Parts: sequence; C-alpha cells; structure tokens
Amino acid sequence: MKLSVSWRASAVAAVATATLLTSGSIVGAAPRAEALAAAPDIPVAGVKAHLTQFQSIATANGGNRAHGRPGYRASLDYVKAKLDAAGYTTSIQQFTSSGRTGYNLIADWPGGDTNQVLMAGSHLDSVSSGPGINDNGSGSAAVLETALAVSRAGYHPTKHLRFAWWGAEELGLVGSRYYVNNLSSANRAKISGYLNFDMIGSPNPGYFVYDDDPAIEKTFKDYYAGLGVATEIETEGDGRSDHAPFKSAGVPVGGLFTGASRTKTAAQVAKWGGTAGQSFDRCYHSSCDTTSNINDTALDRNSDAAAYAVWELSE
Ligand code: DTR
Ligand code: CA
Ligand code: ZN
Ligand code: ZN
Repeated sequence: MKLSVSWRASAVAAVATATLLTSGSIVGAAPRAEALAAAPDIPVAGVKAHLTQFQSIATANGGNRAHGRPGYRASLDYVKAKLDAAGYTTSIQQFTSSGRTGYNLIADWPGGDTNQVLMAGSHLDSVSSGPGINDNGSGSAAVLETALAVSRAGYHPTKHLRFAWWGAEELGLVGSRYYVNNLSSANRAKISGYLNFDMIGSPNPGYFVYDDDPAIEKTFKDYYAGLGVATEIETEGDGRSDHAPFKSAGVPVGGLFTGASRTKTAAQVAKWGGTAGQSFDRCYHSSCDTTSNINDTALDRNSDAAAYAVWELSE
C-alpha cells in the first residue's frame, strides 16, 4: 500500500485529536504524532532500485552474493558508495570465515550523542545457491533507503545513528558476532538498541514482529496498528539472525520478518491475504530468490516501519 501524504496528515491529526479528547495517555496502539509526522515515507521504488542492483550484481558474479564470493564484495561496494555520497562516515570491518575473507560495512551518521547509539542492520550476504533478493536484499535495501532518508531529511536526532550491513550471516551470524565480540564493553554499553531486518519482502508475506525488547516491539506494533494491519510475534527464528549476538551481549533488540519456509495458515490468510498452505517464501535459499520473489506491499510497509522506528527510538 502506498502511504500517501494525505494518509499521514490525517493519521497525525487523528492522533493529535485523540490526545486532546482523552487528555491522558492513549490506551492501545497509536503511533506518536511527533514520530509519525517526522518519519518520512520511504519510497518503495527506491528500495526496489537497490534490489535491481543486487540482482544485476549477482547475475554478473556467478548468480550469487555469498560470503567470500565476488558478488558479496560488489554488493558492499554498491551500498558503501551510496552512503559515502550521502555524507555518512563508513568503515569496512574485515574477518575470515571458512577460509575466505568477509566484510561488515558500518555507516555512522555524524552527530548525536555517541554515548547513546541506535543501530539498524541487516545481513548483505546471500546463500551460494542464488541472488538472495528477499533473503536478504530486502532488509539490506530497506536499511540503505532508511539511511539515505535520514540524509535527505537532514535529520539530527538526540541519539547517534549507526547502520550496518553484515557479512557471512548465512554461515552462522559470523559477521555480526565478529562485530559485537570486537566491541569494548564500554562501546557495547553505549548501544541503546539494535533493529534487525532479515527477509521483509516475502512473496506470501506475514507480518511478524520480534518480541525480544518490549519497547522496540511496541514501537513496531504501534506503527502497524496505525496502518490497521495485524501483526504476530516472530517465533520461527529466535536466535536465527543478526540480532542474536547483540541480544546475547545485553543490547535491547527488535526487528521485523515476513516469513521463510513455514507455511501460511488459513487464519493468517484471513488477516493478511495470500495463499494458505504455501510457504511465506517458496524460494527461500533457492535460485528463484530473485527480484520477482518480492511482495511490494510488504516491502513498502516494512521499509516505512523501519524508518518510523529509527525516528521514534533515536529522539
Ligand atoms: N536466518 C535467516 C532466515 C530466518 C529464519 N527465521 C527467521 C526469523 C527471523 C529472522 C530471520 C529468519 C536467514 O536464512 O538468513
Ligand atoms: Ca513507503
Ligand atoms: Zn538465509
Ligand atoms: Zn537472512
């Protein structure tokens, strides 16, 4: 669903009115007017343009963007160039896994209190069997477009913003674990939260919210409540993505997920549409995980939710 400006204005007005009418805390879920008003709509066309680039990179490099293969480093170089041009301070963290060199890309937005760092990230690597457009071009493209939206808006929140694209997640959360393990305890303590986006455009989508940190969970659920879209708690992957090393280190984490190889139930179809008895993503870890393996509505909604959470949690 394309969120028009009028939708946002009326939503802000509604929240403001509700505040006036109740003159107390609003019971139930409603996005905070300030954050809703501030967070920009993320153009899904911009997110899809990054997916097209990832697809081209995979096609030109043996059909994948896997750890240790040329397609991964080419994907990282693409993302880095966009961020450098947008004014980010970028750094590449190198590591070795399974005898091959891997890389994390870290992008810091200048400004904010560096004692309170809000992070958002996604793994950039695919499996070796395919281009990995939903898994996880979708999360990588959404995080990139959110970072570019921060730059376009000239947004300078209270907290310091840091974005990350992880290597070798498919080998076992290798890049994100390497990053967390190499933080000093002092620097680890400065991270106020980590938001993870891994598979957020599945073709037969569900809308799942991580239930790790209550405040982050509420932020995402409030956003979806504002859209009138039901969510479920993410249960398929506790510990199965890059939020896990941060959680193990005591960092508050959260994130969004649209489903992988589990099948969608009839009850879920009733609230989300799609096809019952079919996987959320039939091309999970397969060669068919291409740009045609994306649900644009899910990608759009989750990209907007990512931006809303970054604005809301960095004030
Ligand atoms: N580990 C992810 C896929 C995955 C499976 N369950 C979840 C839950 C939450 C996030 C991601 C996942 C991968 O294959 O990259
Ligand atoms: Ca959008
Ligand atoms: Zn995967
Ligand atoms: Zn993944």
